[in-house]
Amino acid sequence: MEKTQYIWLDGQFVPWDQAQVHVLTHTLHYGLGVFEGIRCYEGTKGGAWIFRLPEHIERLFSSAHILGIEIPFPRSAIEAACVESIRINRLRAGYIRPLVFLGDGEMGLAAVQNPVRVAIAVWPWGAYLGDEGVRHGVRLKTSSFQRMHVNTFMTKAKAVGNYVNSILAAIEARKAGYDEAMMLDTEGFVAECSGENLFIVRRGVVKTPPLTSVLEGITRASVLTLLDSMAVRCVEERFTRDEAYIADEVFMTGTAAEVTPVREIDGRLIGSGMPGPITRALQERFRAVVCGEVEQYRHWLTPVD
Ligand code: PPE
Repeated sequence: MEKTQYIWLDGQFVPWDQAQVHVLTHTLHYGLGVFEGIRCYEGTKGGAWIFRLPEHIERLFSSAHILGIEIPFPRSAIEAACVESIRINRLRAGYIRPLVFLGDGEMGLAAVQNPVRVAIAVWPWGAYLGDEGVRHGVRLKTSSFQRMHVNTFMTKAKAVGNYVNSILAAIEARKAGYDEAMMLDTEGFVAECSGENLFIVRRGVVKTPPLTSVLEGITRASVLTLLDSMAVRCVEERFTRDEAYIADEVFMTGTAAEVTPVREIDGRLIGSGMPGPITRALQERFRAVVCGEVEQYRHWLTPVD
């Protein structure tokens, strides 16, 4: 990854290499922590904007609330620190990673009174699954790992520990020669990918799993709004892996992945094996929106300058 100059740590900027913690940091041992992933975009006609910043910071606080962690800063301070992180590092486009974790002090599972610490790092991050993936689509494999049962981990929380499940799935898929894992829920229905929400298109209707066992993706919500304004019918309904096999189009959404087409699942071509017309139109619309070209969605953008 490409380093930047400063990381915001507990209220102040420190040089990148000095943003370090003790090995007895509680979250490092037990995984109780929450984080966000946010993107900043350079405008087509100048300027730079953070996409849906208040929504991401709201989810950060909700995640913490679910896990019983009290973030020692008001939302406004965390939002301002995200903007300032981009500015101080002289980035235009990039990725913002706020992380809330329990520091060191006591050990043991009940030591949740350790200091709550907050870090915000930014760095340039290109296409999550490669430029090729964005252009031609990626290949998915159904994972042998299920997405967490709703009462195993908390699916509404973007919690550090939840990502062990995602990493197991992602590594398994990549080792088998695929780009990403398609994960099923504990009842066997399609849930999401290791770090993206999933959508299928069949006979002109877009379908995505309901929020029960998947992360409440901010890109997912944005895409549902955009598709609606493009007069494309969308439903939030469970579906099976074979319904995905016979879909005309499949795509994934996420802050890192943005809108990425899927061209193959478990060795079966999706549609013609090329990104379909709805996926293409959506990718174009999304790009225009995040680059500040669409007046109607300017309220989704927080200016950096
Ligand atoms: N599901 C999961 C499991 C997930 O991790 C993400 C984000 C999403 C759905 C999409 O949510 P949203 O970003 O709000 O649209 N995944 C982050 C992972 C990045 C990483 O590898 O690190 C992201 O896209 O930032």
